[in-house]
Amino acid sequence: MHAWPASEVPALPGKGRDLRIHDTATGGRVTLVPGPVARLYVCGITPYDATHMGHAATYNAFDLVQRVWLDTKRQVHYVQNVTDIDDPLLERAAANGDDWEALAERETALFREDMTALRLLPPRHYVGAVESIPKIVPLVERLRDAGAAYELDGDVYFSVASDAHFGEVSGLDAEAMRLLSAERGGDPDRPGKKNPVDPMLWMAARPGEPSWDGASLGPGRPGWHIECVAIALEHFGMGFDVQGGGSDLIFPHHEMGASHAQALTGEHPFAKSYVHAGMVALHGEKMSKSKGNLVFVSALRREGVDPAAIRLALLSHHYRADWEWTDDVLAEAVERLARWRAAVSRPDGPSADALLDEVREALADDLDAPAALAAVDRWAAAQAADGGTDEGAPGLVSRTVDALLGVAL
Ligand code: 5CA
Ligand code: ZN
Repeated sequence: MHAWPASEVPALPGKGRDLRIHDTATGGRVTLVPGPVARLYVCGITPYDATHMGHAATYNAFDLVQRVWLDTKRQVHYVQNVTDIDDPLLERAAANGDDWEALAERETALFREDMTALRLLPPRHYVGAVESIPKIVPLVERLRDAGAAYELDGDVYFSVASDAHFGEVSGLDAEAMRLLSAERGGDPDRPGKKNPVDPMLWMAARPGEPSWDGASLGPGRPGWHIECVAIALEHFGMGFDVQGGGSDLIFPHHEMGASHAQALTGEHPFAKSYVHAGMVALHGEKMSKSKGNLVFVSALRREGVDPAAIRLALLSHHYRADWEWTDDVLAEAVERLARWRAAVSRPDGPSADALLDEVREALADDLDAPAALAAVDRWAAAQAADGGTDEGAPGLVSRTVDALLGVAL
């Protein structure tokens, strides 16, 4: 699958700091020290509806990870998937009398446009679940042959008991896992399972649903977690730097993915760090396609909202916080963008050397974007109050904001 065009990342003087970030598995802050090519896997959309502010906030967080790494003069190998076959996609298509493939293609195309408008750097590999099926099938066969998976009426389940490290990503107890499994696509009450939370690896073909050749598994379609495992193992192998997504993916998705991969390879860990963004809410509830309480990036763009203002609105919240999207959040961002643009449009200004340092330090400190914005606000305020005579300053501020925050002034 093709991704979307990359916006240019301006070069900055000097070098950024290594990123200290909250790792879900250890529950604390770790300093990431990737090799010359940092490897990032971020879970992509299930394309049955348009990109909402929650998605955008999560991808914005991992865009900052990339920008910090690029600023440390590393390359970034970024992989993202598209879950272009799954129950919600089929359900939505059926409800609208739509073709599921056409729906997935349309929403993925819109996602690419939204990502481009927001200047979120594209993955090097943007990979669909459907195109990955030939890679997924042999992995499921291997798990079954190794005794890590079992059959139930033609469906194949992963046995969580096969991974000694199961539970280490989320740190949850059995009861909490069971509740989340029921909420998030699992089937803990299905009779015959070895452990209620065992997830499906391969679903045997159902009448009226699309299915693919599963070799010895029979015709069917892949489970959700194995999709991301197949794609990450194909491009990275074990021990890549970061797996990311929203906090709703901690369990079961990232827990199960890690266990699938660990059971397959006998190695640990799948990802060195697991990083999760908080949930964006609207009217007091998590923004979600299933609830329908959504603000779409594309709808705001159609209304004429500058995507740079949308991006500043996302950046005004710490990525780990759960927060509420409101009209005020956007209005404040629109006002801030105007203030910053006015400040950099002058031919000179107060020195910006300290500002570059402050923005770098803020982002290296668990991606503290609000602190970075506050630093730029202070420079803009000094510019507005009494200006300055440094002719390089406005340009340096523009490049700093562009390279590290992805906002073009
Ligand atoms: N296709 C799977 C991942 S393999 C999936 O979760 N798709 S999704 O479309 O439901 O979500 C895409 C990304 O947006 C995920 O990282 C998810 O955690 C994140 N996300 C979904 N809703 C929100 C929200 N309200 N706030 C923040 N992030 C969200
Ligand atoms: Zn995923």
